[in-house]
Amino acid sequence: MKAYQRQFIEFALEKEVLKFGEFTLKSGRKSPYFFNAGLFNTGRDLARLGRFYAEALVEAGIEYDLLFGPAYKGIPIATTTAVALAEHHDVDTPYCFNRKEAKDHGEGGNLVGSALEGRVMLVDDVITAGTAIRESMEIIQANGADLAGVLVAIDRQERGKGELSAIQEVERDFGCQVVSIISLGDLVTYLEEQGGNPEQLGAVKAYRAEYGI
Ligand code: OMP
Repeated sequence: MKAYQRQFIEFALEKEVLKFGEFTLKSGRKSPYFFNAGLFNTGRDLARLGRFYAEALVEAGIEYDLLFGPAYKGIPIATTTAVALAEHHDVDTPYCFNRKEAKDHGEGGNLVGSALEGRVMLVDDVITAGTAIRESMEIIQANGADLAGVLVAIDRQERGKGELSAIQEVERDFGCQVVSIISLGDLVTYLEEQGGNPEQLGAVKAYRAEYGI
């Protein structure tokens, strides 16, 4: 695990973005941990969050033309990543996002920002079963753009529809790379290193044994 990944876990714990307990996921699975990116909820948090996303993206070395942040949670994330790329990596990247409701007046349409074209880097919070990513793919494909990759904060490393992880399925189905700042494996390593609450660690490992890859 890299230093920035450890720092990211600490940041998420400090902000209670990463919590332990009993949570029902969108997929219906009952998880002993949850990552709520909406709790990165101040200006400083967002600035810091963008630096982590930008670092993971630059390190992955994937070529792309624009960042796309799907509504709603992807919007501030793509925006702050674009700012961090400009301020900390001297990369000025176009970005855009969608509205959930199409507008029929003013500029119209349901996309805001740069044109959704070329190689798109999809930026979002979490991939569990991959449903949210597939919805975004429909928007990208409908605009004739290509998916260059997906960038998320945490890869929960859970099975998708079959035996592969949801992320492996996305990589296979869309021929792209998925990059995450941290994975469940990193979180388990961190919890082990800290030697904290053994019940928490046990619950996370049991969940991984049931739904993980
Ligand atoms: P999938 O669409 O199943 O990949 O789940 C991704 C979505 O689940 C995210 O965009 C969140 O809305 C939500 N989610 C979290 O935010 N954090 C988690 O730790 C787990 C989930 C989830 O419900 O799976």
